[in-house]
Amino acid sequence: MSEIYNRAQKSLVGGVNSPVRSFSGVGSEPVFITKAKGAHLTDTDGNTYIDLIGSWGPLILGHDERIARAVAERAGQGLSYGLGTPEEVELAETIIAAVPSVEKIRFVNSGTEAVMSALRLARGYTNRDKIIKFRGAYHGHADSMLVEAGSGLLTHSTPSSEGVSASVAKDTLLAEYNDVESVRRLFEENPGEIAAIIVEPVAGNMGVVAPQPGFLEDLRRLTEENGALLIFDEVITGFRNAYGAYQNETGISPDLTVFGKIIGGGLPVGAFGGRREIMNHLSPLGGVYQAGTLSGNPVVMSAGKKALQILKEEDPYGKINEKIDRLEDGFNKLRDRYDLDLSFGREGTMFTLFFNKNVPTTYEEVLESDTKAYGKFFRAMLKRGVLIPPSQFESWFVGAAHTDEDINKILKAAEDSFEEMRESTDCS
Ligand code: KE4
Repeated sequence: MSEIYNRAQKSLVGGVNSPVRSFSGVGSEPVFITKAKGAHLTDTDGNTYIDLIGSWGPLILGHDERIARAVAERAGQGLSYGLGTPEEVELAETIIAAVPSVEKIRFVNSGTEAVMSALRLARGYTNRDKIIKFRGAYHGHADSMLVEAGSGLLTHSTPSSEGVSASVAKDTLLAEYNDVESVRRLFEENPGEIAAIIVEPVAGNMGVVAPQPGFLEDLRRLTEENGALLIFDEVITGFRNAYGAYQNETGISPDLTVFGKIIGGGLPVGAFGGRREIMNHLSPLGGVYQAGTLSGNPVVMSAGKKALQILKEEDPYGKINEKIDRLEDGFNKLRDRYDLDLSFGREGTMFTLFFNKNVPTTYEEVLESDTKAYGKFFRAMLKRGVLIPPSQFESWFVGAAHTDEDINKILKAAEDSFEEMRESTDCS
């Protein structure tokens, strides 16, 4: 065991500050990182890795020095004032200009905080208590969202967390992603009681599961028919697939949108926004209270501004898709060569390599994935210098900093890993 991990376990629960980093879902000791550049990480033992985690989504530009410089420059003017700054207005204007359904926005410090606040706003605006979420979806760790959730809960097979009171959980109704009938039934069983549906427009926390044609449109229609709000959780998808939000590509206007990750350039951020008429119910204009010491922090806003500026000016999305096309083609070829139960679940620039014969389109199908085989693959890739997400139930992230050589190395490491896995299976 590494010395740092040994120490970490004494002071941090499980040696980590977020469960999925423990690598316990893939039977490995975690790595501890000291520095990064481009698409590469270096751990405390000097090992380097091609990074396919991307800090779970924020680092679409990789570890980009230009953002670090923007942070250093702004930090030199003061780290926090607890008062308004031009930067938070500028980043708000940038996001509003990029996402037509958002007329006003509020910044917070994490995706969880943004979701929690958006749900409170939806309840306050509709004067209703119940929320529909989808099994296997993850919207951060606010109590009401820790019911049959994905990401780290699914990784550790604890989809519903302890400590969530029954009185809270009863207002969270569960539907099946890509199954509009399961949503319709909930509206019929709870007439006039549902404040909102919250949905990841592309499911990223059960592994990547794309919305089936018409699914999101059906949610929009059902919420309108039943006087409920539609909340798109775009914490991952915001500025991931294209400059703007995933909703822009669908032509659907949700009532509220939640952002995080990329809009903070790698620093702690969250945001929620939507129609002025709804947002104005927030304090200090309205009766829905929401606040935060470091909300809209100028250093964070500067990182986000720089990231979105680079994305807008350089438009790396086409090249990112080309790199993922090469991975998809390469993994499909390896699947055929080694006759593997392997499928490449993808929606644009989000993808997951499933140890599953078919590309899952539902949570139930995701659960059929072979997490043991995924763990073996994770460990084989790690020792070959490729860091894939330490869970079958996460999105992989390729960004602007990954080079063609990185893609070649990933596929070569995968080929050697499958070779090793075949030999060990043959021997066992
Ligand atoms: P944070 O509170 O972790 O900033 O955001 C919560 C959140 C909300 N909505 C979506 C769609 C999300 O994916 C997340 C957080 N994502 C996970 C990984 N898929 C964070 C990684 C972790 O928990 O360590």
